[in-house]
Amino acid sequence: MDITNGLGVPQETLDAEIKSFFESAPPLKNSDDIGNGEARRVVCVTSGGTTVPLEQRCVRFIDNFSSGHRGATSTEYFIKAGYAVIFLYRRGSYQPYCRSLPEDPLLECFEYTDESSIRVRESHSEAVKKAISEHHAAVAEGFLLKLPFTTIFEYLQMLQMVATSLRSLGAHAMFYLAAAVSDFYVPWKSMAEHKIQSASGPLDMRLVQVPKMLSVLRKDWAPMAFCISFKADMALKKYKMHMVVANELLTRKDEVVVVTSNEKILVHRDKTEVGDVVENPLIRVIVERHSAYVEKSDI
Ligand code: PAZ
Repeated sequence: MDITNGLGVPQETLDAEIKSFFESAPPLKNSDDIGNGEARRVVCVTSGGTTVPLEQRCVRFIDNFSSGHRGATSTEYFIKAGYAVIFLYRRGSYQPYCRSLPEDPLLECFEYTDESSIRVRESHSEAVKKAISEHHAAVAEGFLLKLPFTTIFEYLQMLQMVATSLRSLGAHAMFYLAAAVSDFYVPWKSMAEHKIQSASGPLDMRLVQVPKMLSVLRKDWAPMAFCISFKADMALKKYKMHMVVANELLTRKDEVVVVTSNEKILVHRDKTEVGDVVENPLIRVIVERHSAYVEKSDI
């Protein structure tokens, strides 16, 4: 059968001409800038808890506990390992490089001087210098992009946008889903517009299950990306996660268990080293497994 391309030229001939054109072309000088170089690894770290609004003009909401410490700390270690991080975080939760600052840094770290200027208090100068310089370097060098959310609606819409835009990175993209995500929500259309009144007696409210987005992320949004979930319930098999990190609320800062299809690794912080955090060995294990995954998918 003679398949032509509308120009009367057989498709096979055209393919051969195109192949020979590119093979005989001189090498492009800036090809590395365009994307022929080693693909950059990007991880989307989700952090903090999502809220479920109970009113459209929201006064009341249901919250999910997560301080954001896990996500913020992990972000620092991913950047150290050479990853660019998209930090999808709950407004007001912990931020990368700010762990060692006091709760209200503006009021506690700075003081007003006799010369009517503001200076860093000596007691906090090292922590402030480190936070500002490391944070600025990460942002300026393109290693850190911060995107805030509050509600479950914002979170899932932003996750979808990030995932579909990382799809072209294939196996080089990673999702590290540490955010505490609501399981139930009030659909926008059935939500009261204004503040629910308390005078009218008990409150009847129907919460609907949030659709299981993990499987959509794996199947449609970014099928090749390496995915790590912190939700243990069947995530490995049902949602086809590559890794699940299991942790308990009380011991979460000391140890976690990394579960893959064929291993269970206990990861704990080094208690003999002052200031060591569990995210240090955890991210090391994850980066190792992700590298193996990238290598396998490059073959
Ligand atoms: O944010 P944090 O450091 O206070 O806590 C971390 C965590 C326990 C929220 C996180 O490790 C986790 O388990 N996230 C998933 C929670 C969930 O939706 O089941």
